[in-house]
Amino acid sequence: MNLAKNISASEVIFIGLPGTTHHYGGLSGDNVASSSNRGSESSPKQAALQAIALARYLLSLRIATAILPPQLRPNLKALNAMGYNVENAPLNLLEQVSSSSFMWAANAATITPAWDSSDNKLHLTVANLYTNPHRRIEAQNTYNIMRQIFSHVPEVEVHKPLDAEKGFLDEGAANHMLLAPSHIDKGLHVFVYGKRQNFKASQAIAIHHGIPENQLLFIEQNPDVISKGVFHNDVIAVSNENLLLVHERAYVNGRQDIERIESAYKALHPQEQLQAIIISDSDLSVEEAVHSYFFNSQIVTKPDGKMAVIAPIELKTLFGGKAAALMENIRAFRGNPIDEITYLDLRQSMRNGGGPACLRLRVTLTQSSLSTLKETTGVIAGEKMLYELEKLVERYYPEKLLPDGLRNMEIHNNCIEFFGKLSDLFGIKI
Ligand code: SUG
Repeated sequence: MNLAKNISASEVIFIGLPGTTHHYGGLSGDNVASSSNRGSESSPKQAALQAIALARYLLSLRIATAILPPQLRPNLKALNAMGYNVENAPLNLLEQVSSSSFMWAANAATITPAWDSSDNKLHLTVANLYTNPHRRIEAQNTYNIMRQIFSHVPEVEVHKPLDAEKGFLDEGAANHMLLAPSHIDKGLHVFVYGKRQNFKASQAIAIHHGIPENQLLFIEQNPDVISKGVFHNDVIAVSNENLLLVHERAYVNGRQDIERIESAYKALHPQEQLQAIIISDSDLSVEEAVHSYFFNSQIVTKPDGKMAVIAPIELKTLFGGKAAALMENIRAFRGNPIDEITYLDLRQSMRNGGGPACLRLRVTLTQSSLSTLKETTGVIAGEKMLYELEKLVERYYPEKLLPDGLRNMEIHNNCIEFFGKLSDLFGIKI
């Protein structure tokens, strides 16, 4: 049953590095934080340092960690194609082509480990992010970056973004959960679709990745929670191995849909138990979940098999600490694999609606593929690499930025110089 038991594998967590033009443009209308912080002052430098601190924390847990490179902004190619330049573009367009939204690595792609695919290859489909104009310009660059990162790793297939003109809307791993007794077991792939992610796209990915029928489940988001700000599934549910933390109202059929997940898991792994922790409305309302980003925590497995939760620091203070108390109850619950909760300051990202889970893309690789990745690129994080990265951030990132400040070609030229250095550090052309 567990074909992969003899394979030595590990999860590599890619953390998205915010770019030099990280700002608050209010570009995502369905994202409460993005809309409400529109026009306020950002700190690109603090955003990058906070993401690096997240990577450093993962390293301290001895979890394989990598950095997903940023993209060149403002994207002059996109701006020029619309007939504008940095000086004469309407501010909203300039904001769109300057967005640092590539930092939310959970939206970069959807991944299927090799052992869950009929051809025994790891499949990665880059998300087309078509719904929002400032996000759709990420897709082609992300594809180029992914192709380079994995070019020497055998048995990895990087798929192009799905064709939006044919009606596919895809926002990547933020709408996909992989449930399995452990990272190396066959998993149940739960594809969640709603507004930014449609069924058609989820289905196409499952087919292209060769996932067997009995390992697949498609579930529809609850439109009511989408209207309250749950623009991705990872705003209302999070999973790790056999653990699922989910709000009772996440899906269109409520608890019935969660039962579907439990029974599909049971059918796939009859001897195993899915640990579903279902949060009810009375524990935490959907609005409270959206404001605190309780579910947008990362849950990771440590080398001793126990799990750690990395939660946004906002949980501690919002709603009189209600969400943090709930998290603490989960940790204290006997038999629960979670034995550690850490609250991190990711405020720069949070103010645009991106919590700890948004900033990461999980890729489960065999140890030999991981070694190849280490040998052929510089993206795998170590103390030295993070130190070098921090030095570059200190040098090239503005301390403060208001949207108006984007109207300055120096910002673009500065980014080009920075990218030269970053390409050397990461060993790929970004
Ligand atoms: O797509 N925010 C992103 C946040 C993405 C969070 N990712 C996950 N949930 N996985 C979005 O809405 C705001 C940019 C701005 O307003 O300037 C933004 O794109």
